Amino acid sequence: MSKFEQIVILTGAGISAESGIQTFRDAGGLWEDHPVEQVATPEGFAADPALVHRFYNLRRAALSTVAPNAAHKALADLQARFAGEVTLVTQNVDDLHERGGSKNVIHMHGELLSTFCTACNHRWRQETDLTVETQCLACQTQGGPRPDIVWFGEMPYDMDRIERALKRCDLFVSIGTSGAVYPAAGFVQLAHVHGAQTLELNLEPSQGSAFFGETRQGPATQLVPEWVHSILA
Ligand code: BJW
Repeated sequence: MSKFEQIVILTGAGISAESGIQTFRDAGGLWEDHPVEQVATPEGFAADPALVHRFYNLRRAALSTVAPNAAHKALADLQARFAGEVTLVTQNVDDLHERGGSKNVIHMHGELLSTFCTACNHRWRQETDLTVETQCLACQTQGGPRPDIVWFGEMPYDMDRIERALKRCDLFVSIGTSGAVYPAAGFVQLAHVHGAQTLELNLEPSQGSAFFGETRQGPATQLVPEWVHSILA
């Protein structure tokens, strides 16, 4: 029986790295050929929507070439078998948590497989390429649809729900994230001031490591199954 009742887990690009999806800030990262302002800001999209569509089309198409790894599957196992509550928040825009078996994943930075219309806000699942000619499925506005990704300067999704979970949890676990991007980078402090224990699982210390009660270093496919096993034991 675990001593914890409510666990919040935050994942970042590091959990998908061993599935073959490049992380953002590590050497050879995703934005190597594109300045971040060009592809991950509303201003970049307004300046060159065709380029931004091409960038996300490539990443959406690449999803079919990768598969969930042991870390994604271990978290799904935890969600299925833990007696208390597990809130799984990811900054990742891939669908590997869901394909690994997780339910109710909170995608705070959006999803590659989702689109919304800037004209009418209609949102739908998008598996194929988007272009500047794509029409909204609801209002038919051409060029209205954009990738359902939270860009810099935009408000991440489900913040009220996430903050409520952070304030009531007794364990916060951060997996494979650099702690470089807010508000996610501040979750550890919010959980801590409300009394939670905090644990970081990462290949190397993150920018926020000093805020964690405990840090473990190693690949997610090793550390996450080990940690899940210890919680379920
Ligand atoms: C492994 C591993 C293995 C590798 N095993 N580990 C100045 C100060 C403070 C804040 C700001 C500031 N100026 C601007 C801001 C705000 C801004 C921000 O944080 N900027 C920073 C750059 C400073 N944030 C925003 O604009 C956000 N919105 C916002 O703040 O709204 C206002 C608000 C106020 C109050 C409350 C709420 C809201 C929006 C942020 C949107 C981020 N979007 C992105 C891009 C999406 C587009 C795309 O995907 O193309 O999301 S940024 C990018 O970074 C992506 C990621 O989700 C996010 C986090 O990256 P992540 O996951 O941590 O990846 P990496 O690569 O950084 O790290 C990988 C880690 O894995 C490393 O640590 C490795 O060691 C590890 N690893 N292999 C385990 N095998």
